[in-house]
Order: sequence, then structure tokens, then C-alpha cells
Amino acid sequence: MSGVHPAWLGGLGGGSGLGDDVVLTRDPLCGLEAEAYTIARSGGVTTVVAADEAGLMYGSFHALRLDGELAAQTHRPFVARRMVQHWDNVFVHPVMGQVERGYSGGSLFWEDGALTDDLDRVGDYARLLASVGINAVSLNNVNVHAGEARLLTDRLSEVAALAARFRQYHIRVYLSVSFAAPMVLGGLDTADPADERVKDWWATATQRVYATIPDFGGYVVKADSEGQPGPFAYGRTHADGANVLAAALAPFGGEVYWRAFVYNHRQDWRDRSTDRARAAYDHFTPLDGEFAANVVLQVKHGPIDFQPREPVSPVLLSMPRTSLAVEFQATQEYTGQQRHVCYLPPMWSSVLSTVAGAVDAVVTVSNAGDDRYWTNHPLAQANLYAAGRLAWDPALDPTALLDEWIGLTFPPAAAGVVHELMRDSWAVYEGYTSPLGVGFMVHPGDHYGPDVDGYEYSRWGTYHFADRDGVGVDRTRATGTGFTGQYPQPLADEHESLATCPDELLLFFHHVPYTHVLHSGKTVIQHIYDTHFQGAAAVAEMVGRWAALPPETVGEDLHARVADRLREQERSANEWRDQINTYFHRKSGIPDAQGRRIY
Ligand code: GCW
Repeated sequence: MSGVHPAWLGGLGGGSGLGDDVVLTRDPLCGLEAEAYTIARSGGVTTVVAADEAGLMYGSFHALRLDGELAAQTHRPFVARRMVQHWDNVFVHPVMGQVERGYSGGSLFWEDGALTDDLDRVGDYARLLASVGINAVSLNNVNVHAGEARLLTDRLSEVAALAARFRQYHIRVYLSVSFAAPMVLGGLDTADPADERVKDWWATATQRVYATIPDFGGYVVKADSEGQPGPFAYGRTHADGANVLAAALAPFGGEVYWRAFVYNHRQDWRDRSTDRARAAYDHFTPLDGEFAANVVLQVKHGPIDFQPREPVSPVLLSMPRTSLAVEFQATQEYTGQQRHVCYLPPMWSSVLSTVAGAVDAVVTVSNAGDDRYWTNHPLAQANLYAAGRLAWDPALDPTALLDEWIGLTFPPAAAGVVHELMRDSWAVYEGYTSPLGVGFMVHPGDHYGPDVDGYEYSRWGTYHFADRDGVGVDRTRATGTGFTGQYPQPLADEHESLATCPDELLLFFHHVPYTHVLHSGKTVIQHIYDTHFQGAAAVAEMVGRWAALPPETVGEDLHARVADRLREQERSANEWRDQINTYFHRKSGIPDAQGRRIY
């Protein structure tokens, strides 16, 4: 160990730590880039070489995963920015709780208004994130409430305490900030980005942050979105807004992650000309090339909002002169809320295969909390694990990643069962929830469980337009909202035409009769019935599989936790099956070809 004594090595200690058979060499002249490493194992000895300490750390975590001999390989991250974002509140929010869309207990960072007194747990979390390649974390909710806004100023020491833990694992800390901070915190009468006092306020506040936390990462901003303040109030563009914060951060090497999740959340459902899917593209693509170099535009992977199935956001394919981050949601807001098993990497991997060349950063909304299993459903850990691994290398096969996680987490006797439970769990979830890409048939507010018309006459812009004849959203150029035209070719034409639109996205792009025949050969209505019966039946099988695994194989407590969540998944899947099938049976009047029970 050539003179390296970093803190993270201690974190690798103990029973599972690096043994004497691992030789770490930091060699600034080895020719590798930052964070990259070369690893090999032969004759029972693993060697890791890197130019910097971060590379050595990532190589060491790789050494822990190694099993058997390995000819020398060099690994380097696909993107330099691999971030996890928390939607944690400092104070318990009356509606959203401590963690917005958090399904894993309380925050790891704050407890009811105060910094956690369990900073060791934060250190464990930092190690967990670093072990999968994450190097940035934002600590607080993008919806910045008044108390949380103060993290930027008089509560900065708390941020510094957390940053100290993350720093040991080469993770930089970011804060979500309010665009109105100059007013909320600075007492100004405006947050107009063109106002000199506003620019000065951001510059001074940012200087103070760096005086306390010299390696601070930067800001995350949700502006003009779902009630958050933003530049529109002053007739300014989002580039004007982002660039003021960017200018304040630039002298210190900091960055702004500026979210593209901007849409009209007070739509009239009677208005058929407004299409929420179009919004991010319409707002942001005209600004391509106008953002400062240290602004990263953060784009949700789909055009609407983390539904079980969406096409790739066209924004990610249309802004070549802007740094882009793709945003994934490990917290399973619309995918079972960590009560249902839903292994998401197959979804993320398919998005990455389309956008990999275009993005500079991968951001994942964390699913971790102060739960003893980190993620409530113990199997939801795999999503966080794979989020990091895919950000490091998007070419990794999601099933291989699943097996990698299983191998590191469970004894061999449980591996087969866990693999079977998880491998196709996204497809199973999609099967019993909203069909063919239609989305948003969830219960309003908490977004859990079925409520087919729950959002149909609301202001949120998420409609399915089911009537007695058909279902789906016409987003074609020919007869619909024109959203398909936001895609480059060949996607624009592929989505436009019924002949080429993939079945799984059919209702996202088209309104079709229930008798429309899919590429699969089935009608839409029969597909709905079949997938809902099959999805619920698949969950029943999962319950049986887990019950057949002797509890002591994985530990009784964990076994019981998973069994309990599976029971809820089964109840909920049956609920989805029955409500969706009954709804469409009543609308269409078309019977199930197999004569199964529909209520
Ligand atoms: O899906 C919506 C969620 C909000 C969330 C928002 C966002 C943090 O329901 O809870 O707010 O997305 O991504 O900003």
C-alpha cells in the first residue's frame, strides 16, 4: 500500500474488507484519468492502480466484488457527474412528511427539524453510495420550503457536518435552493435575475458557502414548477435565471442543476390543445446554447413524470449545446412505493441506450431513508445499487447487475429465488397497472393504488381520454397535439405511425378503439384483460416462491419483512386487476375472450 491512508480504507475494514491480498498503488504518472483505475487479479493477489485517490477507492470496491482471477482491465466512469438527490425536508411537512415521496421511514440527515445525531449512519450511506460509483449527493427536497431554504445561510453548519462524512468517500454535497432566496432569506423585494442586488446576493451567499465548505458541489433548482418560484415572474427566461446562480458558483468550480420539469399544473381538462408532454421541450429547446458552461439541465427521463412506461424525453435528444442530466426515480412513486417489488434498471438501461451520447450526468432520486433496510422493501436496495452502477457504465446488463447485487447481498441458497422474484418485476408491475403506456391511473395525491379516473378531470394535465369506443392520447402531428414532432427522425415517424409505434407506448401516442389490433396480434381490450390477469397471477406466484424459502436462509426478520410486503403487493395487484378490467369492460362492453371473472 504505497503510502495511501485515506479515510475510506477504514470504511472497507472489518470482516468484508480488503485483505493483504490486495495491493493498491496510487501512481499520478500511470496515465489514467480522474476516478479511473486498472484492476487485475492473479496468483491470489489483486492489484489496483489509479492516478488519484478516488480511482483507488473505486478500484478497491471493485476488488470486493471480485471473484476469481482477472486479466488487467481499466474502468473509467461514463460520466463525471453521478448524483443521488434526496427529497428530504428538515421539518416534517404537513402533507409530504419528512421525505417527499419517501417510502423508507424518515430522513437520513434530519430528524424533525434538527440535524440527525446519527452521523455514523450518514457515513455508512456515503460508503454505500461510493461503492456503486456515486460521487455527488444533494441533501434536501427540490420543493424548498421556508425552513429548508435556510440551509443555504444560517443552517450551513449542518450541511458542513454532512459534507464532512460524504467527503471521506469522495462525494460532493449539493443543496436544493429556492429561486426566491434573495427575498426569502435576503429581504430583497425581488428575485429578478437581471437585478444587480439579486446577483450580488447570490454571489455573497455563495462565497459564504464556499468559505465553510470549500468542495461544495453546487445548487439544484426547481423553478417555475408546481408552485416553486422562478424567472417567469419577472419575464425572464430559464437561462437568465440559471446563469445568475451559475455566475455565483463559477469562481469556486460549482455547478447548477437546473430542472426542466416545467409545465402548466393548472390546466383545464377541457382544453385539448395543451399537452403536458410537450412542455419541457417547448420551454427549453429554444434556449439551447444560452446556458452558462456550469449549468446542467436536469431532465426527467420521460416527458411526463416517472410513469411505469414512458418514451424517452425528446429534450434529451434535442439540446446539443447544453450540458444535460437524465433524471431517474429510484424512490418508487409510481412503481409500487417500495411495497411492490419493481426492479427498474431494465427501464433505465433502455433510456440510457438512447441518450447515452447526449448526457453529461446521471441523477437518481434516492429511495433510502432511516429504515433499517435502508429502502423499506429490502429488495428495493437493488434499484439504488444499479442506479450507481449504470451511471458508471450504462452498457452493463441489468440482469447481470441484479445477479451482482444478489451475490453481494444474499447467500447462494437464496440467490435463485431472489433472482426469479426480481428479474421481470418491472414487466409484472406494468402488467397489472396502467396499460400500453397510458400512465396516471393512480389514486390522486398519494399516487398509490388504482383510480382510473382519479386525474381525468383534474388540473394536472394527465389524461387517458377513455370513452365507450377507445382510449389513449392522440399526440400525433396528423390529428393530435403534435408531440411526436418533437422527436428527431426516425423516432418522430416511428411514434407517429400506428404501423410502427411500439405496442407498449401505443396509448401514450395514440387514441385507438378497443378493437385495435396490436403488433402482438391481440386487440387492445384483450391485451388489457390478459396483462391484468397475468400480472396479478405472477404476484401470487412470487408470494409462493418466497414462502417456500426457509426463513433462516436470509434471516427471519428480513424474510418476514419481504413476506409482509409481498402480501400487500398481492392485495394491491388484485385491486388493480379488478378495477382496471371492470372499468374497461364497462366502458367497452366487450367480453373477455377467455370468459374470466370481471366484476
Ligand atoms: O412527480 C412529482 C411528485 C412531486 C415531486 C415532483 C418533482 C418533488 O409527485 O412530489 O416534487 O414530481 O419531481 O419535482
